[in-house]
Amino acid sequence: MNKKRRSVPGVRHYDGPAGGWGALKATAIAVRTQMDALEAPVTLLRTNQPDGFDCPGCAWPDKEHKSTFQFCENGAKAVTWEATSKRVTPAFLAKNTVSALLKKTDFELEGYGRLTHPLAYHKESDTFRPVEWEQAFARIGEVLRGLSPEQVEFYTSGRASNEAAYLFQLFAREYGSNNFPDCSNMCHEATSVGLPRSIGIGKGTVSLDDFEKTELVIAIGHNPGTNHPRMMGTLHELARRDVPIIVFNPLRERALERFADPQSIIEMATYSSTDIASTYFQVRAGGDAAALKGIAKHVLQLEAERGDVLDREFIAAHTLGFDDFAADIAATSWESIERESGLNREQLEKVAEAYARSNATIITYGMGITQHNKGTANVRLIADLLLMRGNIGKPGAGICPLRGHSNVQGNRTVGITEKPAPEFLERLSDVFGFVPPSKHGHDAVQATQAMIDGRARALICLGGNFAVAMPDHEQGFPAMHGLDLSVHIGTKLNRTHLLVGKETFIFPCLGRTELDIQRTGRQSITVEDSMSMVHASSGKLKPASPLLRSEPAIIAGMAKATLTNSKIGWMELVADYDLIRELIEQTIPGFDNYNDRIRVPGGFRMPLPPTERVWPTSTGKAMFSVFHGVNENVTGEGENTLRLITLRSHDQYNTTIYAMDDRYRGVFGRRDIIFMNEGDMEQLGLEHGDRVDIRTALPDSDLCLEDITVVAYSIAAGSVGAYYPEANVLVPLNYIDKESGTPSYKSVPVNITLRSKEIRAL
Ligand SMILES: Nc1nc2c(c(=O)[nH]1)N[C@H]1C(S)=C(S)[C@@H](COP(=O)(O)OP(=O)(O)OC[C@H]3O[C@@H](n4cnc5c(=O)[nH]c(N)nc54)[C@H](O)[C@@H]3O)O[C@H]1N2
Ligand SMILES: Nc1nc2c(c(=O)[nH]1)N[C@H]1C(S)=C(S)[C@@H](COP(=O)(O)OP(=O)(O)OC[C@H]3O[C@@H](n4cnc5c(=O)[nH]c(N)nc54)[C@H](O)[C@@H]3O)O[C@H]1N2
Ligand SMILES: [Mo]
Repeated sequence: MNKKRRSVPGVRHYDGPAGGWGALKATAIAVRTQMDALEAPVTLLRTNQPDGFDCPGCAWPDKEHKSTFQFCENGAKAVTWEATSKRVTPAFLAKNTVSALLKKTDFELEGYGRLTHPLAYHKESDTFRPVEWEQAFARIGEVLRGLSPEQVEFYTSGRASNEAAYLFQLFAREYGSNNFPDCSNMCHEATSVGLPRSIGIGKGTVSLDDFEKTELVIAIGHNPGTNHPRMMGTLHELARRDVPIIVFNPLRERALERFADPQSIIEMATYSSTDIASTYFQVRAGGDAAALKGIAKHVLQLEAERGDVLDREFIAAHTLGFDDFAADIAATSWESIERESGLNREQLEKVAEAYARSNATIITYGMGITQHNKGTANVRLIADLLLMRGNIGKPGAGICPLRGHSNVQGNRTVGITEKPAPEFLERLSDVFGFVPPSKHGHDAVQATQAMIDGRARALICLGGNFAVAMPDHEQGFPAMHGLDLSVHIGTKLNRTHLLVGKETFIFPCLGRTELDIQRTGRQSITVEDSMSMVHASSGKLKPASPLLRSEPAIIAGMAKATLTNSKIGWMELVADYDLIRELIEQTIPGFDNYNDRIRVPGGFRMPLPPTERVWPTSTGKAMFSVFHGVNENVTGEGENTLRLITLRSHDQYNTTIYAMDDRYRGVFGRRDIIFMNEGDMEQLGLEHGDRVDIRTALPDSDLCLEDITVVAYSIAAGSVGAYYPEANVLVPLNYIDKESGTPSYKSVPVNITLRSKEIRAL
C-alpha cells in the first residue's frame, strides 16, 4: 500500500476476513431498518427449510433443505428487503409525479417499500393511480389484440417460479410470440449455449456431494462472499480439509482470501478465520481463455513427458475433436498466453501440475467468464480442460456454473427461451391444441434493439428492472418511452417502471416470503437451483397488502383477457398450482410425478445425462472445442486503453441497492468510484482520489461516465472495475458475445481522463 496516499472520503482499507462479526452486524442492521423486529427472526429461520420458502438471494443449493438455518448475511438482506414494513401507497404516488420520482436514485426508489395496489399511469397528472385489476387486464387485452405478436416482448427476470414462468410462456406462445428476452441473456446465456455443444446440456454437472469428494477446485470469475454466500460454507469446509482452491480473479476479493464462518463457534469466539484460496491469480480481465490455454498446454507437455496425465480411455470412448483441440493448444505460443492473461508461464505450469495430480477436479465459474465477447468460447474451454482428464461424470469432479437469480435455471427448463426446440412446440400443440409460433423470437439485446427501432410496441415484464439491467441506457431509456404499452409485475418500484410508455401498468405481486392462498387453499411454487434440484417453496408471511396477487394469477388474468378464444382454463390453473405442474409434466421431460416428488423434503434432481457419461449432443459424444486465438477480440484497444469490469458491491442485489457500502472492498457510503491498479494510475498520471471521466474506447461510440473517483486497488494491470448498474452507460448495446448474445459487461475498453487539475486540488 502506498504510504503517501491521501485520504478519500468513504474509502478505507478493509483488513478483516469476510463473514465474521461484520456479517452478523450487517444482518442486524438489515433487519432493524426493514422489518418488524418481532417478525424477523421467525421469517429468517424459515428460509430454505423443508416447510418454508426458498431464499430469493441466490441459487446455491442446501443440504437437502434439511440443515439447520444456514446463516447468510446477503440472504438475510434479500429476505428482509422483501419483508420490509415500508409501503408505496396511493397517497405517496399522488404526491410524487413520475418525473420527480425519476430524479431519485435506484436506492431511493426501491427504498420506498412494497407496492400495494395495481397501478395505471395517468398522463395528465404524470402520476400512477390505483386501477381495478380486471379493468387493467381488459385494457391490456385490447391493446395486445391490436398489435401483431412480433411487436410484443415478454421479459422474465429469474426470480419467477416454475409455475409463473410456464404460464408466462404459455400465454405468449398462444398469443403467437417467441420474444422472450430474459435476465439469463445478460447472465449465463454463454453457459446455456456453450455447454449443450460441449456436453449436451446447458447446466452444471456437480452436486454438493461432489464437493465432499473433490481433490481440487478451480474458481474462476465469481465472488461468492457477496453473491453466493451459502457457497462460502462449502469452500470453508474444503479449505479446512486442505483441498486446494485455485482462484482466477482480477480483483483480490476478500472472501476468497479469508473467511470467518459465522456458523463456526470457535472462529467467531476467537476472531480467527480460515484462508480460502490456496493460490490466487490476478488474471487480466478477459484473460481467462489465455490462462486456460496455458494450463492445457502444460497438461499436454506433462503427458508428452511422463504419460498417464490425459485420460486417454475416456477421450477415446466419450469424446470427439480432441486432435483439433490439442493441435490448436500446441500452436498457441506461451508469449501470447502470458501477454493476454497477464500471468507468467511458471504460474500456469504450477496450476497444470496441481490439476494433473488431482483425481477429481471441479471448476466453478461466474460472470467473470460469461460476460465477455468470447463468453461461449470461454465456457467451452473450461469444459475442454475438464474433459482432458475425464473430469465430467465421475464423483468429486465436474463443471459448476454459479447461476444468478434463484430460479433462472428453472425458468429456462420450463420454456422461457426465444429459440424453442421443435419437440417442445409439438408437445405444446398436442396438449393445448393451438399452434405455437416456430419462428425464433428476440433475446434481451434484440428486444431492446427492436424497441429502439420502433419494431417492438409493447413490453410485458415478469419481474426485474429490464431497462436498467441492460447496457446503453442512453438508447434504452428513450426506447421505453416510445412504447404503446408497458406492463410490470413487481414487488417494488424501480426505474424501468417509471420509464413510462403511452400506457403503463404496474402490478404488485406476492413475494416468496408471503402466503399464497387461492381457491383450493394454500399454494406452493417450485424452483430449480444451480445443481438442478427442484423443490417446493411456500411463504408464510401476511402479504404486504390485501390487493396483491400471485404471479400466476396476474399472468392468467392478462392471458384470459387477451386470448378470448383460449381453450386453456386459466382460472382453474390459478386455483390449484398442482394443475400447472401437471401441464409442465406433460410437456417437459424430466418432471415425471412432479407433484409427488416435490412433496418429499429436498425435492428431486432434474435428469443430468452427462453425470452418467451420456452425452445428448448432436454426435452423442462430448465435444472438444477450438478457441481461436487467445484474446477477447477487443477492437479499439490502443495505448492507455483499459478494460472495464462492471460488478456488484456487497450491498446490492443486481439493480436493487440495499445500502451504499461495499464493506470488503473498503468503500463506504458511495458508489461513484473506479478501482484501478497503481501501475496503471502512475502511467496515466492519476492519484488515489482523483476525479476522472471514463469514455468507452470503441469505434463509433461516444459513451461517457463523468466525475468518478479513482480508488487504488489490488486489481490486475490493465483492468479497472466500476459498479453495475451505474457503469452500464458505458457498455454499447451491440458489444456482445456473438454466439450467445450476452453483453460484454466485463471487458469494455475505456479511456480514463482527469477532469481538471483544479478539481484535483479541491
Ligand atoms: N448479494 C447478491 N447476490 C447475488 C447477486 C447480487 O447482485 N447480490 N446477483 C445474482 C446474479 S443474477 C448473479 S448472475 C450472480 C453473480 O455473481 P458473480 O458471478 O460473482 O458476479 P459479479 O459480481 O458480477 O462478479 C464477478 C466476479 O468476477 C470477477 N471478474 C470480472 N471480470 C473477470 C474476468 O475477466 N475474469 C475473471 N476470472 N474474473 C473476472 C470480478 O472481479 C468479480 O469478483 O450472483 C447472484 N447473487
Ligand atoms: N453492467 C452490468 N449489467 C448487468 C450485469 C453486470 O454484471 N454488469 N449483470 C446482469 C445479470 S447477471 C442479470 S441476472 C441482470 C438482472 O436483471 P433483472 O433480473 O431484470 O434485475 P433485478 O435487479 O434482479 O430486478 C429487480 C426488480 O425485481 C422485482 N422483484 C423482486 N422480487 C420479485 C418477485 O418476487 N417477483 C416479481 N415479479 N418481481 C420481483 C422488483 O420490482 C425489483 O425492482 O442484470 C444484468 N446486467
Ligand atoms: Mo444474473
